[in-house]
Amino acid sequence: MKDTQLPSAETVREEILHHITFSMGKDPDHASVYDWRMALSLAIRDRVVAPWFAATRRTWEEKRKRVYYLSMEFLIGRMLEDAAINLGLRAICREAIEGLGQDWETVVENEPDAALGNGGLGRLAACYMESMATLGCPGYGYGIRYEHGLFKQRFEGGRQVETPEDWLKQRHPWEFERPEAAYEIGFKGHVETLDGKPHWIPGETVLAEAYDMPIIGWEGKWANTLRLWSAKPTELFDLARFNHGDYAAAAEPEALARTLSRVLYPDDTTYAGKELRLKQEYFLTSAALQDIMRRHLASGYTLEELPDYVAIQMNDTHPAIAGPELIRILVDLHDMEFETALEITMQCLGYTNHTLLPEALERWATYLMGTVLPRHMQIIEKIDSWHRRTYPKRAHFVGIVKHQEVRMGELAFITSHKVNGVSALHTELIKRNLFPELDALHPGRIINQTNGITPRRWLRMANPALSHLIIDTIGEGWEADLDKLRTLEPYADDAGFREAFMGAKRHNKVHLAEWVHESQGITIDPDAIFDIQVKRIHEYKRQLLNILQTIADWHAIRENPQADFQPRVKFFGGKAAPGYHTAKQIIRLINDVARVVNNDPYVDGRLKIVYPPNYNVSMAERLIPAADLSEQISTAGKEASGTGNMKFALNGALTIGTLDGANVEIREQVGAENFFLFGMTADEVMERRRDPEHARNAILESQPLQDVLQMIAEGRFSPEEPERYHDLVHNMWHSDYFLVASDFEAYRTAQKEVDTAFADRAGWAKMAVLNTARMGFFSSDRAIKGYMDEIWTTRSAL
Ligand code: 26V
Repeated sequence: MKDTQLPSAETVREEILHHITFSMGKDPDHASVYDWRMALSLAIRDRVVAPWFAATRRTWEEKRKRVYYLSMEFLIGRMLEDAAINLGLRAICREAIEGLGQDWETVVENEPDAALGNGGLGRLAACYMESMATLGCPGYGYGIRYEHGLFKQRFEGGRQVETPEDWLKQRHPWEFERPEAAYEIGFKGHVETLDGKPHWIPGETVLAEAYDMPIIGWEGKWANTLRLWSAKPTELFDLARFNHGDYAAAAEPEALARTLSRVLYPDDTTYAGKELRLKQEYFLTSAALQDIMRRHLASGYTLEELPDYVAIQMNDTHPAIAGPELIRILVDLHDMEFETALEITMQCLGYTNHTLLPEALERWATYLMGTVLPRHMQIIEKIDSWHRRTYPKRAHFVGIVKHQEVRMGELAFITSHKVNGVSALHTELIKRNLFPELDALHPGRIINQTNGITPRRWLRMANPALSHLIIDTIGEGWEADLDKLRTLEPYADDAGFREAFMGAKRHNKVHLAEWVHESQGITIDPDAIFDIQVKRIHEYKRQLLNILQTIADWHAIRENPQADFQPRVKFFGGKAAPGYHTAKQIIRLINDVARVVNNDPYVDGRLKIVYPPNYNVSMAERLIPAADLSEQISTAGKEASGTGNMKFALNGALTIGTLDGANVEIREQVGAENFFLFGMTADEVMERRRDPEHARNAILESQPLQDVLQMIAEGRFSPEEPERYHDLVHNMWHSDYFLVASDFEAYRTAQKEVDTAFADRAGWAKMAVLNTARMGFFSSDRAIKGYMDEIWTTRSAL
């Protein structure tokens, strides 16, 4: 946005005062931080509305194709500062709010995170929404307006305790309720034949009501809508029953509706097959498709023209009922032939796969599907038999319905024209291991779109110190064209620039250290290596490997207190699914080890462990800019892509990592010499698992690992309950599916290389600069351009 179009701080100050008075109904003298945050949000929001309307109007007028991104999760985080940044208003707003005697950070941090997601998949959806707006790709995100987002995490005696999240307890200034945009969603009931045609009579209905959030792109040139659906009862209560005194039964319709959009499922580990989850998925999908059809038909287009104007992207299989639902709409409601409807559906749909973990792949019992969605079950059978008929040469076991289960991956694959993986390696593994037969039947359908992250939030907003240095050095423009960071490369050899770069990093580290001190009561040294692993707690992500190596370091310090040891702070952050016992044990172990190490006088502050509870988007924004070392240490072949890995490297952290997910491509981009690689490859992992003795053998080959496991088993970290980790240790010796033991020595060696490298200040700085300079590829703008060209066949409106 041109500076000349920007308001003065004085103007914004007036606008804030206006909202304090007329929207919040407060005398400025008595306004709370909450009031100021609301007033500021509303003042910024007022400036989003005009570009938002303009974009919507142009999409209609220019008859543009729209992209619909269907996702059960949007992990947005805070919106105020993001909107301010994209409108070019951050400095102005800051001046305005400080002119009113308020502290900017306090006001910004008053906003609760919109935590409508579990982790990577949900955050990716949020980054993609922002990039679509930045690129002027007309589109909508469709999701669920969960009343309670991802649970809040506390630690009690080192154990994770979950409490409900409550972001909607306060007014949400970024949403607009749209009571006029509401659709009826049916469940259960039965299918009748009327005039020779199937007709679904649902047994239950709820209303899906829309809430719209504007998503503003960089420089405010375009804005899209994130439309979240909230469930409302179709009838408030059953008056007849109420009058009979049966109050509980009278409230049943309301209860069903309220439950539907009440809470986000917090388990991204194991597929559970719960009826409510299936209902949520259909609720989102059906509301979205009804809205899409209404818009399409209101534009005067024909049904046959759907693929010309509508691209629907399914974020994993969670909305994969979209295939059968669209076919149902076309066949049952618009009298189309089944095969024509299927053809049109395929041309509209795309499916992104985000996981290969067999336990996370959705499969619904045909009984449940047939009960909750009886007509869809018939259509699924029909798609399946059409596919069998059309591809008679397929292997007999290929299909959607198998062993009385509906496999949602196969369903999504068969009803889509493109299926994509999220990193080069992941896409290869989809072809090779997940869908080899379908890939052979449909060559070219599987493509890769390596994930990306938005540089506006993850560099410009989260890291002002580094952003300003970059702007002072190469100017602006990189925010919307991240490849421009390449022009920083020559500065890697400029000692002055390197110092400034490390100065920005140190500034962030000091800031983080202050926060750690205030919030955790732990004192840390800003000159130590800040070594950070933040992500969901999962066995495959191997936080266990990290904490075992930390124990080995601690042991080494105690054995030889005089040895030269590079001071380190090990940061952990992340939540475990509430029912995931092993992950919770790992959390507890980290906290137990932290208590011992942090209070050990021998260590003398050279090693600290910090695990702040309730890791979320806002905490990521605080930690990532302050990282020296990024831990990306999953068992090769398991992490589909990772996106945290990208955020760290962009912010000048070096990666210690395996050849997994997008690590492979990050290493290619930044250069092998600027990346600490270790561990087995995906192929070696498969090979190694064939040896039933792999765990035992690996442990016997590593004295440090034996010592570490021995200490844990003896209760050194849990003296009040020595047997606390016996299962964990037993599993290490006898199973170790994720090959922690087999990669342990390689990891330790790589960590020693990190120590050596960090001691060379100039050398480290050079590597860090080159990481930032070479991360342009991982902008979500690049990713979205890939989707637009290869999946959605749509063009920018800008
Ligand atoms: C699965 C399930 C199963 C049913 C119940 C709820 C639920 C919620 C989420 C999931 C899928 C988890 C898959 C996921 O988050 N994958 C991550 O996607 C990121 C974005 O592509 C990628 O960077 C990560 O590597 C990948 O783990």
